[in-house]
Amino acid sequence: MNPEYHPEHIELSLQQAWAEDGVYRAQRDDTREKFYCLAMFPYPSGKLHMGHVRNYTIADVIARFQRMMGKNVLQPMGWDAFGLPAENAAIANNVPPAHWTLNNIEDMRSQLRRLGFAYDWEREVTTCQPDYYRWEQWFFTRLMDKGLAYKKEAEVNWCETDQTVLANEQVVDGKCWRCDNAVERRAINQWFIKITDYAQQLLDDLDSLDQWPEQVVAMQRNWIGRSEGANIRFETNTGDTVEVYTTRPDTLMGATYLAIAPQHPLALRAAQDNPTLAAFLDSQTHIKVAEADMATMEKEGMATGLSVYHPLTGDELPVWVANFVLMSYGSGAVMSVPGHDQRDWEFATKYGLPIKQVVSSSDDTIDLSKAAYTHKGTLVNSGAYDGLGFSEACDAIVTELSARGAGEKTVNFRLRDWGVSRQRYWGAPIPVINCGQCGAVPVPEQDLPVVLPTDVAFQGVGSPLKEVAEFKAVDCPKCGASAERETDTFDTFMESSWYYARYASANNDQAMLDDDANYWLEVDQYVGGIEHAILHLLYARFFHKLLRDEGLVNTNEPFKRLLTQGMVLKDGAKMSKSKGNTVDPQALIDHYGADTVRLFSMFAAPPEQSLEWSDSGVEGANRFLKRLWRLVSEYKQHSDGQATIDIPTLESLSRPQRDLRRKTHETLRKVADDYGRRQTFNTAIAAVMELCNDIAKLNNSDANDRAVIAEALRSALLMLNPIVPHITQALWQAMTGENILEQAWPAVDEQALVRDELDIVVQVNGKVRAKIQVPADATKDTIEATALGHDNVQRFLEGVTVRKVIVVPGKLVNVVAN
Ligand code: ANZ
Ligand code: ZN
Repeated sequence: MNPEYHPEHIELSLQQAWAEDGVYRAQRDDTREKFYCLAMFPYPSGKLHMGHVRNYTIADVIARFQRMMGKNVLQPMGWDAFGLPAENAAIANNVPPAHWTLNNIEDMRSQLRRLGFAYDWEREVTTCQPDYYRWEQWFFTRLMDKGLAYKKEAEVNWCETDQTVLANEQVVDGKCWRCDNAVERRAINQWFIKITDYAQQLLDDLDSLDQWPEQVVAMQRNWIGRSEGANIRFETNTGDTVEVYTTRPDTLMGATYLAIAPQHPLALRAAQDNPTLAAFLDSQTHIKVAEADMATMEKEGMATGLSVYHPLTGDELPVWVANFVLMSYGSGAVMSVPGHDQRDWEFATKYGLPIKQVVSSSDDTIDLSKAAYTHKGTLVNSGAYDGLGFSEACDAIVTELSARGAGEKTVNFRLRDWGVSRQRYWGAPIPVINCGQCGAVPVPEQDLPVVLPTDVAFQGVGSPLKEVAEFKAVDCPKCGASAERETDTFDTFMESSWYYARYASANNDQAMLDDDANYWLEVDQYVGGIEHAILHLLYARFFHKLLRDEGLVNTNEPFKRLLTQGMVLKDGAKMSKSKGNTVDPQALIDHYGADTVRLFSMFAAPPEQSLEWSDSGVEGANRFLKRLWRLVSEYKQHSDGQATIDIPTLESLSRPQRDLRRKTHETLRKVADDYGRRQTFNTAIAAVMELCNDIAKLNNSDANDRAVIAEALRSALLMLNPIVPHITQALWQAMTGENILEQAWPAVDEQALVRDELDIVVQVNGKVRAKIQVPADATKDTIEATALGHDNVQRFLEGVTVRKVIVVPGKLVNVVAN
């Protein structure tokens, strides 16, 4: 064995052998417990960054550990290959998006191989390939048949620069997340999937996700945003009815006007013979403001001239158009209670509308000339309801409204239906034919997939699909008339919502999924960035329920356990291309080898916290691996080459030998817990490093020494194998002649753990002055005597009197003296 560590000599040949022997191929085996470990698949941007390395190393450690625990492990990898960057790169470099994407995949695949991840590459999925998206298209036509996919005109966030619709969370501070330009609102005809039908299930099933970070569950709960309230109907002076949604029916007697959205049908009708109002509505629909900012922006409005009658008092209230009312939430109309809602208050104050107090509190001073009082309290100025608290008042008022047919209790969700249309080229074509006679007709199953043409002239403005002959003229599958293909493509969240399931049946070209999906799912461990805490995870959870209801999977949730890894920072800032503070993992691999990079990224921080980049940390990781190499090579020089070790009986071992054995088995137990339950890989590594220090301390002078050292070393290699698979495999081979990948996680020898002596700390007046060792069964008196007899303790007791000795058995002795 080479006395020096040369990673380049071992890593490439091992990786080649792994690939040739297919050692990470996953095969269904109903007799074995399975473990499906998955890291979020990458967008093929061109090169791996440190965030990828961290993400994929975490998952790889878990997968390899579970394999050693005897599980039948599936760890696949693939590519989230559609999306905007390919189009942007295509424009910048004049290469077709398909070409650019597939090239990047080649490069990144070889980088992943070079890092030694234990993937089953035979299940690789690439979402921009027709063999993948055809099933998504097929599934969408099933959703159309079930009425779960539908088309409607909707206001969207529109980015003029990227010529595309943006999801709410792609709008950051009113700007496009990619290009930073101001986002405007536009009405466009789009495809939607009815996630709102599943809102309650998506909420309820959060309770079953007890192995998800609480923070992520809370974010999902907020996003779904269930609220309880009432719908209340008001009659207008023109004989129409306006419905409002309110979470505060208790404040009904404080309503002083009605506010409706600028797109509300009543507003549009009133504007027909009111040019000033028409102009105002027009100015509002073209306003460039993202939905998220609507609550805080300057309130604008105009009276419609209409009025409504209060359903309980009959009082006449004016109807105003207001810019803070969203057409897409509730019913697009609000009963305004300026005394108790801050937005209503600001609006009323600005336009001189009456403000009426109907809620009071004995705890707070209320001054409605300064602000609305928005807490719940006791009703006042509310006639028959005076004196009631919030929930009694809600019940009493809603009961009265129901009796009059003017309202009822209801539940609302903030969650909206999922708009899946994108006016982009590089995405999966929406499988629809638009016919003048028949409307939107799903493409029949036998005509799928609708293949995205890759040889288009790509300018980047608008979609080139509009120029493709095969899209411009096609026969309607229903009536045969000449029709057009839909040129919108799917939101890329569609592809990432079901890829985890496809891996299980990746090579089935007859069906989207098969029974293998029920063997492998749910994903036992999912690993990815916290930035996906809301949308990706919510859409995947939703898709899973859609797959279930189509009979394709038999579980309710896709991901059993979730680990959200922290960011990789440099000098306290997120590593990013735009900041120019990136560290290229490839350069590190070339210099130190993959194992050092893996070790550093696991050692530098617990997985959920951010990891601060440090050059010296990388050096340190590399030094440790060199040391490990040396330990084994030294051991080999002393050992007579025997492959098996016989652990001598406890009685025949010396104290230091026993100590090392105990350390070995304590470490085994701790590291298994760190890998499995706690998922703190950094503390696992630290524990093995400590063990290695202890190994180096033992003399290696007799057969018993060699036996306990061999056991400790082998255990260290096994424990480190999930993190640094190459060096440990090479060293294991050198020590035993065997393949480490066939080794199980070693059993803890409970006998070795028994302590016959305990370490006890001795304090004098609260300061540690000595460490003593006493027999495990020593009495308090013996412990006290040993402590007081210690040289250093005596030194601190000179000239003072011992007042009290407190003995905490097994832990410490505190001597109080003055
Ligand atoms: C009267 C009221 C009085 C309200 C009060 C609040 C406080 P959440 O909890 O988020 O569901 N609202 C209803 N529809 C709206 C729309 N389309 N655009 C803007 N605001 C709308 O919010 C529900 C509350 O938001 C409703 O309760 C309504 O104002 C407003 F002291 O009604 B409330
Ligand atoms: Zn037709």
